[in-house]
This record gives sequence, C-alpha cells and structure tokens, in this order.
Amino acid sequence: MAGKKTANSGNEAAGSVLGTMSGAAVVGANSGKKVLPAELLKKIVDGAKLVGGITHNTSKPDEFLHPGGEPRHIPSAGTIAKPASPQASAGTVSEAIVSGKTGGAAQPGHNAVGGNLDRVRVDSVAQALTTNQGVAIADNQNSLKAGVRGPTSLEDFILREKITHFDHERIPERVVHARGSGAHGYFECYRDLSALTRAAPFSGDGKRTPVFARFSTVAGGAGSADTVRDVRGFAVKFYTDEGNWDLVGNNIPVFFIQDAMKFPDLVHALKPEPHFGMPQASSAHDTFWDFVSLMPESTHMLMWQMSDRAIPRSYRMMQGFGVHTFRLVNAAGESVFCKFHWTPVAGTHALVWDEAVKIGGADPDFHRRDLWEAIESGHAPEWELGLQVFSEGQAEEFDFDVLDPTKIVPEELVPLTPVGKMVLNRNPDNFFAETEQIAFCTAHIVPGIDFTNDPLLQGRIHSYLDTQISRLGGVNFHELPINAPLAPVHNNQRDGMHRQAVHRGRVSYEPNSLGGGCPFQAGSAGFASFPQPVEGDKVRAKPEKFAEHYAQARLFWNSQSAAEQRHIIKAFRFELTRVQTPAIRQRLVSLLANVDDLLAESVAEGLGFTVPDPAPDVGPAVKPVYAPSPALSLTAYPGDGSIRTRRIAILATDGVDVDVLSRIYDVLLEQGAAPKVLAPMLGAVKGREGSAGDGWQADITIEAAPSALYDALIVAPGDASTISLCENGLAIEFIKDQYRHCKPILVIDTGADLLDRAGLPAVLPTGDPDFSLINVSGDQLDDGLAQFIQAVGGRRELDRETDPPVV
Ligand code: HDE
Repeated sequence: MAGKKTANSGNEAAGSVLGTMSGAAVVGANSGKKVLPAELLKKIVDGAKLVGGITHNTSKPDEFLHPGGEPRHIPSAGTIAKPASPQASAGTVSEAIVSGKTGGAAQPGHNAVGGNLDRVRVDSVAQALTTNQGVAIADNQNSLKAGVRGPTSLEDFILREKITHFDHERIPERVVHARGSGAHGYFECYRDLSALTRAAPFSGDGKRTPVFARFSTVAGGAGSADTVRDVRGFAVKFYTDEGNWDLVGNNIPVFFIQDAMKFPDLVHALKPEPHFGMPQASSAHDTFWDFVSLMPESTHMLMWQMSDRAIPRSYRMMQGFGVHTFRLVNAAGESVFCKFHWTPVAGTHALVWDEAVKIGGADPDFHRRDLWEAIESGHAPEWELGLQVFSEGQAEEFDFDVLDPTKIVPEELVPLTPVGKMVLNRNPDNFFAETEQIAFCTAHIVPGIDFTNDPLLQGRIHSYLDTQISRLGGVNFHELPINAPLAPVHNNQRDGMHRQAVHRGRVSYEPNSLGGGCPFQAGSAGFASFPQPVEGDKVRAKPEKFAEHYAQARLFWNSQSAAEQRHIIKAFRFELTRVQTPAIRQRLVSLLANVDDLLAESVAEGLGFTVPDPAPDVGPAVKPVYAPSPALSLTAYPGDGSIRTRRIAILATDGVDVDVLSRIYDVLLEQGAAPKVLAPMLGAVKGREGSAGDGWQADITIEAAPSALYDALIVAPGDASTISLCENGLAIEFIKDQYRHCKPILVIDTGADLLDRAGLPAVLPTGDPDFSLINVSGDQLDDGLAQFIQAVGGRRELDRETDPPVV
C-alpha cells in the first residue's frame, strides 16, 4: 500500500526490479533511489505513471450494440497515455548504450523498416568483394583444393556461400501475371475530391502520391514473350499518406467469370496443358476453349480478348480498368459506387497479329524494352485517371448488376470524370528487388475506398495476400523495401520468417498500459468498413441479372470499327483453328450465335462449318438493348498525335545521300522519335559518290532488327544504295512487312524502286489513295516528311488489309 512504512523503506523494490521475476507492490517516488541506477529508476517510476495513466479500457463499450441504439460503425480511438520519458516504454534501459551496430534507441513512434528506398540502395564503386558477412575475399577465381589437382575442401565457406546463394536465387514466379515490367512514378490529383472520398491521394488540388506500376501478361511464364495475345495486367501501388492502396486492374474492363470459385478452373484451363506442358503463353488450345465454351458468362470478355486490346503496341498505349465496382466513402461516411479507368495520353494503339507473332521471335522483351527506353529517354508515359461515379439508387435501375464483373457500366449511362494523372518517370534500379518483389494485393485499400460484394473481388481480397506468402517466402513480405509503405507501420504482429523490424519495448498486444496503450486503435482516423446492410440466406447462388451474358458482348461488337471487327473474327478463327477438338469449336461458335450473326457466320466459315444452333440462353426473356458506345473502340483514343518515342527505321546502304539522311534524322529526333539507321552491316555506310564526310554510322543491321520492331520506315535516297537494297531479300521483306502491318512508309527519289521491287500497291484495295505510303522527290522532302510525321502520329492505314493479304 502506498505510503506504508516498511522495514526496507527508501529501498523498496530495488531488489525486485534488478531481477526480472517480480516487481514491487508499491513504487514510491523515492523507491530504490539510493541503490538503483538513475535510468532504471526513471524507467520504473515513469513506467508506473504511464500504466497508471490508463485506468480502464475506454473504447470497450463501442464494441457492443447499445441498448436500443445503433451499432457504432466508427469506433472511438484507443485510450493512450503519454510516456513522461523515453524510458517509460523502453524494453531495456541499456538502449542508451550505443554501438556502431545498435545505433541509438528508436525515435519515439518511428518504424525504420518503412520509408523510401534510400536505406537499402547499394553501390559498389571502389569497394572490394566480400562475403555476405563482410569478409573481404582474396581470391574469387579458385575454390579451395587439397593440392592444385586435388579435391575441393568442404571447408571452403566462400565457395559454399556463393553457390548456395546462387542455388536459391530464383523465387516462385507469380502463378498468373508472371511476365511483366514496371516503373516508379507519381499520381497527381487534379482537384480535391473530399466531397466524394476521404482517400489520401484525392485530398488536395495537385497533390502528388508516389506510385509503382507493373504491367503484365497473364498466361505465360516469367520468360515468355511480351506480345502474345493476352489480357494485360495493370497494377498500381499508391504509397499514400495513409498507407498503401493497390489498384490491381487489367487492360480490359470485364472478366471471364463471375465468382472467385471458378478462378483456379479458369487458370488451369488457360495454362499449358498438364500432360505435355504446351502451349506457352497462349490461350489457343483445347482446354481453354473447352472451359470458356461451357461458361457462357465468358462471352463478353472473349470479345475483348479476341480484339486488338489483347495485342497492345505498348504498355504505354493501353487503357487500364479496376474492373470491379468499388465504393468511395467521404469523411461524413457517405458512399457512392465507382469504377476506375486509366486512359493513356499516348492514345490506344495495337499491333496487328502477324506483327505480334514476328516480334515474339525478334524481341520477346518488346514491351519491357519499350517502357524502359521511353522512361530513360525522358518521355515519361502518362495516363489520366477517370472515375465513373454513381449512387446505389442509380445502380439498382441498371439492367445489369454492378456486382457482376462480366459487365461494364457504359459511359452513356455514367460518364467518365477525369480526376488526375499518373506519370511513370523513374525506372527501377533492380528488376528483382523492385519489379519482381513488389506484392500487389486487392486487400490493400485505404480509408475512403471500400469493396463491394462483387463475388470475384471478394475472393481476390483473400487470394493476393495468400499468394505472396508462398511467392515471397513468408508473412513479412510487407517489409521488403519496395512493399514497405511510406506511412508508418505500428502493430503487434511479430516474428515470422525474415523479420527485419527490431521492436523496442515489451508490449506486443492491445489493450495495454505498459506501452502507454500504444499502438492504439485509431478510431475515426482509421479505416472503418462502410456499414453496408446485409440480408438474405446463406446460399451458393447468383443474382438474377448475372444470368444475362450476351447483351454487352453485342454492345462491344457493335461499337467496333470495321477493321476491329475483322480482327476479332480473325482472332477467333486463329485460336479455334489451334483447337484440336471440333466439338469445342462448334460449341464456342454457338455462343457467338447469341452475339451477332455476321460474327458467328464469319468465324464458322473460317473453321469450315455452318453456324450451329445458338447456345441455350438462360438470361431474361427481355434483353437489354444498347446503342453502340464509341468509347469501346480503340479509335476513341487517338492520343496527342505526336511521334514521341516512335521507333522509325531508315534503310540505307553504301551510296546513300548522307545530306538527306542527316536532315531526316535530325527532324525525327527533334520530334522526340527514336530513328535508327539500318544497314546490311554495322560500321559506316558510305555516302553517295562526291558527297563529303565519312558517310553515316549504322545503328543496327537489318538482320538483327527486323521490320516488325519499327513503327514506320523511311528509305533513304541514293542510287547505289537503292540498287543494292533492291537486291537484298531482307530489305524487300522489311518493306513488305511494313506495308502488311499497315505502317507509314516514306520513300524519296530512287527509294521508290524498292516499292516496285516489293510489289506494293500504290493505292488502297478500295482504289482510294494510301496517305501512309508516301513517295516524294528530293525537292519535296519537307512536305513528304510532314505527311510522314502526321501518319506516324495517327492511326495505321488498316484499309490496306485484305484477306488473305496480297502483300
Ligand atoms: Fe489476379 N491474381 N486474380 N486478377 N491479378 C494475381 O497475385 C486472382 C483478377 C491481376 O503485377 C496473383 O501476386 C484471383 C482480376 C493482376 O504483381 C493471384 C482472381 C483482375 C495481377 C491472383 C483474380 C486481376 C494479378 C498472382 C479471381 C483484374 C498481377 C500473383 C477471384 C481486375 C499483379 C500475385 C502484379 C495477380 C489471384 C482475378 C488482375 C494468384 C483469385 C479480375 C494485374 O493472387
């Protein structure tokens, strides 16, 4: 009892606090004064005050329904007491003893595991080679042997450390989206959106939030080609002031399935077939089409997947979508529904199929290289973030269910509002440490954003956290530098594989008083789920509107340009031709018969049969009908018309007119394009007779960088150069592919001979002029270049296409 005199008064508790078994019953101001070190005494006295400052758990009542009252959705903040000194909450008073390793004690409230990447960057300039223990290595050439021709010794810890680390260099690749690439950048909010959401990235005009974005294909392994036909992942991690928010989307706004229960089935069907491990990174095989043809809800997504969306020209030229309906919640707790859209400033551009296949061989890293080179050359790619915001009341009126991820919300129903932009301006230092180890999780949301009951999203909330545990080797992947939030992390989670945090103090539970109640529950400052009413039986079933599978597939089809429709037909034909089982082809076309007659007939024709009966339709008798939506065509996003970053091939060989070549080169560089002079061999291309100077150094050979890798072609003038290009099969093939892939071609003077040699038609198959096939004389160079630049900055001349191609 306080104040009671005892035989050891003035020294009470001294013995017990010097041990760790039991504490004093009473700690008076003078306790142990004479015998205890001052620091320890402070810890005891201030610690006791800290604990005494919390008499009871004041937020406990908020956990329960109040009699007759509403449950409190926003709990009160936890009870805390302020420590009178750092010692009060310390685990050990010896923290004051500093060594080169320990450094000082923790800054109050600071978690040094988080924060920016400076603390982990490594550079070895002027440094000696060492082991992982920092021991300098004298010889990195030879293992330790018993005699120069003798056996290697088990004692060679240097060899063993090196080889063991190497043996474990690989980590499991992502089960889907294994192949990808990413970059750092920022998101800038155009204006304060606090009326809609309290989410930190939207809380101020011009506010910037650091991001890391990763783009990916879905089906292929980590070493597969970039340009395969596939959905692209579009995942963005926002390092917000209030924690990490991951918007883990795709470049297609809908998905194949409506319930997470079917995801493993979908992925097993899509991945290489289990008996022979083929095909790599391709949906063009039996098991995929077997599955989707039995899943009519896939039809809408299949239309997108067979469209040009699935063979983007660049990650920088594709849209991104959050897919699911999300919620926005403002500080007053009011909520609206929301769909997220990313729109590329460079416009949406796609490859053509023949080109995508050829790039797969010529440069499997095409998209990775493209993103890297654009950022390195200072042309930071940008996307605008747009929101479709609608109320629950509005959603109920739609003839589809906003919880169904196989449906879009057409922009005619809810327009898109631009709210900010993302700029990717910094390449990673290290692909593995950053791009590979980044862990996106749909569960990572911040106050102001919330989930909806979309059953696909609900499953994802579980899946991503779970997958990182096996992929990144444990529960502490959030401490990997690329995953660590900028917002401070404080909780009572402890231990686990590869733990980095060194937690100070003795408290790892809540509520507590020994740690002054900290870390405390944040109450209204923290994340609180939107109190959405829930009703109904516990069931395994889907809502009625989920049964309608074709109206939006038809909407998509009807919104495509003629060229886009042709490509969809050809893609279905290609994929289904690769299917070996005729009944699967038929079944798939029976789904298309519910979408559009011309589509089904054209696909069936290419596969050598007539359209079967439409698949049974379990949807409502009265079908939703939509007018075409221009926003669904890639043509809706032409971009800024510039030729920045476009790869332009200039074919040249000995005898080239160097003056003209140099003029062309300079103009293209000024426009921000990436011109490359391609010649049969490396070294200097000689100028035409009588020209001054040493010619022009070729950038690369025609053989090493074939046509498919370039956005456009210029044949540089020069009689001798043209004659020898006309005799070069690779040059002929180059120009033919440029033509077949509908790309702009500029020939000057005798360069035109190459057009004839390659048999390129001077006009389009319709008889109309081909404005992308530009043939000018030397004195019209400026006009020719201007027309060429306009063509490169615009859309490809898809009207060149015929089936089969004539070139
Ligand atoms: Fe994913 N998905 N997914 N997904 N997903 C993964 O997480 C999953 C879905 C998406 O660049 C995995 O870290 C389930 C839709 C992207 O690292 C895994 C379901 C959309 C990425 C996973 C879906 C996506 C992933 C594999 C259905 C578009 C790559 C490795 C319920 C909105 C992120 C990993 C990156 C990756 C599960 C469906 C997008 C296994 C269970 C719909 C962009 O957790």
